[in-house]
Amino acid sequence: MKRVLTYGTFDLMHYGHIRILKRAKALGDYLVVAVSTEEFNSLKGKKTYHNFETRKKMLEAVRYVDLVIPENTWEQKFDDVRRYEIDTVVMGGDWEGNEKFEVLKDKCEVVYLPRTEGISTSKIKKDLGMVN
Ligand code: C2G
Repeated sequence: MKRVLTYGTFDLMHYGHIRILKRAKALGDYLVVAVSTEEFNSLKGKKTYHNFETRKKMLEAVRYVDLVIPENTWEQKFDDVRRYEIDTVVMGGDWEGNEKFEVLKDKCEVVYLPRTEGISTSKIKKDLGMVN
């Protein structure tokens, strides 16, 4: 049983999110998604439209997702990999080479997948005339 883990805010869920979840699941048999809490989002300088509970429920409804856990800190990744016996951590290409994920390479495989062009939560907010 190959276990995959990915991280994100997943606000205003869009097909870029769905595509990375689909491709992440295709790399194994079980996909864990760590979704950022409100507190962690403020650390990332992100203000979300949907709160944590809603973003968690939406992710749990995605066919590729097997388990959703909270992402509270940058530092929890080692524990997550150990606790959920993760074989592969997957992130979008915007994270390629980022120390926060490169350090996991002695514990598990780290795979960066190309982002989906032309869509992002900030683009949706901008196009809808919402303050970023
Ligand atoms: N993504 C993508 N294509 C897009 C938009 C997002 O492939 N058009 C990917 C991102 O690369 C990321 C995932 O979808 O892997 C979630 O994106 P965000 O919700 O923006 O998450 P982010 O703020 O990058 O949080 O500890 C890591 C952070 O929690 C990642």
